[in-house]
Amino acid sequence: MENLKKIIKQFPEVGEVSEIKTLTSGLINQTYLVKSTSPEEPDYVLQRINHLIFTNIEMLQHNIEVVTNHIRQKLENNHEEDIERKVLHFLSATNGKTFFYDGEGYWRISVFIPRSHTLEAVTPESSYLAGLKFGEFQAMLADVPEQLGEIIPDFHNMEFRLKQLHEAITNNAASRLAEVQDIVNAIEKDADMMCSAEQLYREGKLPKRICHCDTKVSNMLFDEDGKVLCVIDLDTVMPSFIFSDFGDFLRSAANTGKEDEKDLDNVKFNMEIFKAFVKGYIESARSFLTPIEIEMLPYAATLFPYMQAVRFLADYINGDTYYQTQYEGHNLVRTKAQYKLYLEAKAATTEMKAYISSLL
Ligand code: GN1
Ligand code: MG
Repeated sequence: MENLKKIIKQFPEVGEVSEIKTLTSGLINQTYLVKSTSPEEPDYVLQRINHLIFTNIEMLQHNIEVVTNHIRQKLENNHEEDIERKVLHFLSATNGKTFFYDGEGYWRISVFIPRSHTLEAVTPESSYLAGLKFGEFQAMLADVPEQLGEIIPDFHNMEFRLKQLHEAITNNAASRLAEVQDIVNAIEKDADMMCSAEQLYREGKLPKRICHCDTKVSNMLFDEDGKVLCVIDLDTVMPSFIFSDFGDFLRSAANTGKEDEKDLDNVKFNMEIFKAFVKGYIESARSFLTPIEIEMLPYAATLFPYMQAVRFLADYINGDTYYQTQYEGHNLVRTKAQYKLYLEAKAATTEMKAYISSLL
């Protein structure tokens, strides 16, 4: 704690601190809630950024500043109320930057958004509002005046994720391959089909736009009435297919089980959540979506559980070097749960298409 207090001192805006608590969500960064003594002062979120994953912190924070400033400007132009709760605000450190390097790690602080909470599950009502919000989020970022850096190159590139899986298989670093051969084979069967977005991109038929790229439900803040205030965890904001935000939201929201569910019978694709979300999303995003983007929304709903299964599986084969795990075999449990969700979503594709057509 004393160490954390020293880091907080580098951010002059923060006053006297009464308590520092670990906030456990997220598999990548370390996050703390910093409580202020004075009730006049907001609380803060302190994060140690994982610089093994985000190797260019300068670029990372630059992207985040561009995006939060752009959104703030839009909200102000629209005379929105309660702007402080609708966009994140990062504090400057004594070095003039929005991060501080203490010789070992990179730290940043943002204002904790008051009277907000995260959810692990959504209802059809909140899913509809989330759809509206994400369409809006992408629309607001459509005219960011500069090219944002690809913070993690090929982050949501399915071909690249499969290549990483193939490398993991070749190296078999943790000698776990034999045990996962069945699921590897199952994944391989659908590989070509799942890479169709990259194919269309090469043919010039599919655009990239600025996306959040980690829109799982737990990365959104909701207000007292269940409305989405804003998306948090902006580390992966970068150019991507719009499928990223659409598909990744459903990967968590439409899953009736947990991301790391052990009982696969609990993993189903919730069509009510899908319908509510896609309705909201199309309402607010229709103006800028191309016909091909709309047509491929069901594909996006299958792509993200599939991609996440590939990523968890590669990490399992590599010996758990990327995602934080809580027990031996955790990444394999995650893989199976995500693969099951993929199958469930795939089985629902026809119904998804029919519903989307009914909205247009
Ligand atoms: C990671 O930051 P966090 O834990 O929300 C990962 C996402 C995965 C997610 C799976 C930089 O997100 O891509 O979808 O875990 N972020 C990175 O829960 O790899
Ligand atoms: Mg993240």
